[in-house]
Amino acid sequence: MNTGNSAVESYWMPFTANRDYKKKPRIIVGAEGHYYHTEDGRKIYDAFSGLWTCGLGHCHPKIVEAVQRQVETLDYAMAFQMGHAKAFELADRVTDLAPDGLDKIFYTNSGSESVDSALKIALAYHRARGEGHRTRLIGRERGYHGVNFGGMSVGGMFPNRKMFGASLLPSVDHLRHTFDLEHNAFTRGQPHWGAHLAEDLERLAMLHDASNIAAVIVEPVPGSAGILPPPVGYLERLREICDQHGILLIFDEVITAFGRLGAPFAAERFGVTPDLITTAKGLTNGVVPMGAVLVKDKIHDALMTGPMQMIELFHGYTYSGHPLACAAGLAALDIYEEEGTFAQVRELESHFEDAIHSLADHPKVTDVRNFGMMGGVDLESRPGEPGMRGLEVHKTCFWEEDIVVRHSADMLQFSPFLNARPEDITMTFAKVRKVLDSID
Ligand code: PXG
Ligand code: PLP
Repeated sequence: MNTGNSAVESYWMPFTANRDYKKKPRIIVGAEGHYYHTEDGRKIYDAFSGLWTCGLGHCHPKIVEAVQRQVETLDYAMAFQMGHAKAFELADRVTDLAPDGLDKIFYTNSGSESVDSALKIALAYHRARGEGHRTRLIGRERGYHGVNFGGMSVGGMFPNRKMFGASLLPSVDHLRHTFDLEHNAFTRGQPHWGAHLAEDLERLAMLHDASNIAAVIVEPVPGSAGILPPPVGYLERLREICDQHGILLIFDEVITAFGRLGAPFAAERFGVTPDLITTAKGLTNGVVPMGAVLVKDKIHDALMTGPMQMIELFHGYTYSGHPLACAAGLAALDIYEEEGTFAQVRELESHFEDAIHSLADHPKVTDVRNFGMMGGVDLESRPGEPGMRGLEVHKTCFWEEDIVVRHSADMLQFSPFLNARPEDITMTFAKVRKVLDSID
């Protein structure tokens, strides 16, 4: 029962300052293309394309139609020991886009589930090959891999960990992060300083002995923790060290897959092929929750053993490969192809880079970073009030400038539509500058 006096009390909102929000709720009632519609009748520009999710815009007619048709035809099909055609078709279509060798897909319903699934597959793979001693998982400081126990443990964002004390997975360690203001402040795209930070993996391989390490998981471009493009040569070096020691490399591409970096996968953009890739968000353009883990054949095949009647991997979700999600996914992939979305991003990214770096001279800005259609702007925190300035920018943008700008504490994050109009990107940063000028 709702004992509060407002219509918004019952819903405990995710990653939200609930008490502050509920004083003056920001309610969305509809969306179309690049705009949300608010409760008070305004059209507001979405400079975060959902939560990195809706790169093709909101309510794309082709996806809406595909989902409508699907829900009338097949609402749900038992996911265990049964299948439906679209799940197989989507698997073929996604693996066709993936780097060579990543030809198998395991479906999930979110990025967090993709990460935990990938970690479990890595452990199962080593065990199946008789290397069950490889149980240690390596993440990276400032990594975000979702909120389930596996992803939280390999993740490196301290606020997401500290509340849960010691209840993290054992046998985890972290590479140091690549953020370095002294060498790399205001870099456009990939920094040239920092490839040597990949040697930290050698240190951990010595410390724990490489033969005990199952996998390393990193975001090719860390998103939530700050939009940190990898130093030139860094990912290549991680790949080399993993190869040398038989460690699996997992790229968490929940944000970077499906066009955000002007390619189907960051792996392609950077020319580094991991052993597993985790995805979600752009797979369905955010329309129906869905995630997927792409897996190298050799990993899948190593687990296809034992009696024929036995389940090979004791893992799965009720909603793995949900028909509505598959329909949305197939429609999204059609649009990426028909509209040439990945090439659109390559054409747009230098305009976005110029626009975001136009804030570099602002006195409240301490760093600007970008790659593809991902951007971050660090603000100097107000003394004694960490996070307050970022929240105020978000709220002022929403109420006074009719634009959604995402903030994480005092960092502003930008995730333009993959098909954004250049003038809207220009407008976004003009409005942010105006708001930065107007607040304390
Ligand atoms: N891995 C990565 C790299 C992510 O970015 C997840 C896993 C978890 O996905 P789910 O679907 O379980 O949320 C993510 C999600 C932000 C922001 O503001 C980023 C995410 C989610 C919400 C906000 O940067 N990333
Ligand atoms: N908890 C209970 C009691 C369940 O019965 C199930 C699934 O059957 C789950 C959790 C897992 O749910 P899901 O498959 O949607 O992740």
